[in-house]
Amino acid sequence: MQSNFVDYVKINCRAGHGGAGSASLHREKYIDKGGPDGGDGGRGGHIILIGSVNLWTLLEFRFKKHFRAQHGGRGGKSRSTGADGDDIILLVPIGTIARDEEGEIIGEITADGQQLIIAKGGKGGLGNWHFRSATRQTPRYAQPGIEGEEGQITLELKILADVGLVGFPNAGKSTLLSAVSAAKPKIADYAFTTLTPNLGIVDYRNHQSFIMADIPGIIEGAAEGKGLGHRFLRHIERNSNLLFLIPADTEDYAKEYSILLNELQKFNPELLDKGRILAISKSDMLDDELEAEIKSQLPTDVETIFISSVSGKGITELKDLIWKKLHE
Ligand SMILES: Nc1nc2c(ncn2[C@@H]2O[C@H](COP(=O)(O)OP(=O)(O)OP(=O)(O)O)[C@@H](O)[C@H]2O)c(=O)[nH]1
Ligand SMILES: [Mg+2]
Repeated sequence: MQSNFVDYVKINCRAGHGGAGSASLHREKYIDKGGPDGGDGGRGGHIILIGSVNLWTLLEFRFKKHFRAQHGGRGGKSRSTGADGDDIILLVPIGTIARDEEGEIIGEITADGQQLIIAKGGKGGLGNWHFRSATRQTPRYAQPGIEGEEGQITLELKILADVGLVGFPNAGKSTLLSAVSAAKPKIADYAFTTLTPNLGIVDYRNHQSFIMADIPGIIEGAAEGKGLGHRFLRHIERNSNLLFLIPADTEDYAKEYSILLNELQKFNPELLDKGRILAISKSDMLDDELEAEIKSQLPTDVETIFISSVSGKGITELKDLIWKKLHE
């Protein structure tokens, strides 16, 4: 799913123009000059985003980037109104943010079925019927339709997961995700294996579930662009909880933890307001004695747990802990 995950696309949108109003004059046998009866033009089609819980990526916009909605129909005689142009509906995942060419946010999709017009169809012109008056009984004027909005729209996806994994490269984040969900992220013993976020649904007791987000590893100086930088942190901005992973074979746990916190803070101080759990990963490498010793070195202001994605140690307890945090 790694290469299929697309979280940033630019698409070109052109909404439909409004149809022109009609300047028709009523004709009837034996009546010399009929009155104005020109109808209004129809509205041009909008381009509309609609939120869907069944989508997780903006992938399909990598293949189709141009969208043109239909123009509104012209007004006709006998005050008949032109048809509205068909709207174009683009289904997007929850957490999609749309921006205009200046980078201003047009809106954000936060719920299933929510609609957001990203390019507005032009209004149809008024027909001459509207312009009749006592002194102008046969207006030959009708309004043209208004042009539809046109431009490049940026769609950006913020993952809405319940728990985000935070750790140095190689901490075992992707391995944990693959152990608790059906996701199949790439796993390897070198740094920066994960280049784009992975999501997985974690089944919990009694048919319940929560979503876990695995993001690329963070290193000291990420805020200054070291490693992959910290732009991926925006994916955990809205995770309600953060699960820190520090491997058992780390020299200084407290130091690694504070480096991670520091990088999060530099990106967005609000990240530190989230619920936190600290897991010591790869603890299959520890015996009881070593584990007890490490325990005494861990920070005390956060709940800690020893886990192993390989042996399964602590995984059920970890899920319980996450579930408890999510429902606190
Ligand atoms: N012994 C042991 N090894 C593990 C465990 N979890 C992960 N590993 C190993 O640690 C290495 C890194 O695992 P990944 O899951 O790719 O680490 P990551 O945190 O996703 O790394 P990046 O994507 O580079 O940030 C791999 O060689 C894994 O096999 C564990 O519970 N026990
Ligand atoms: Mg990884």
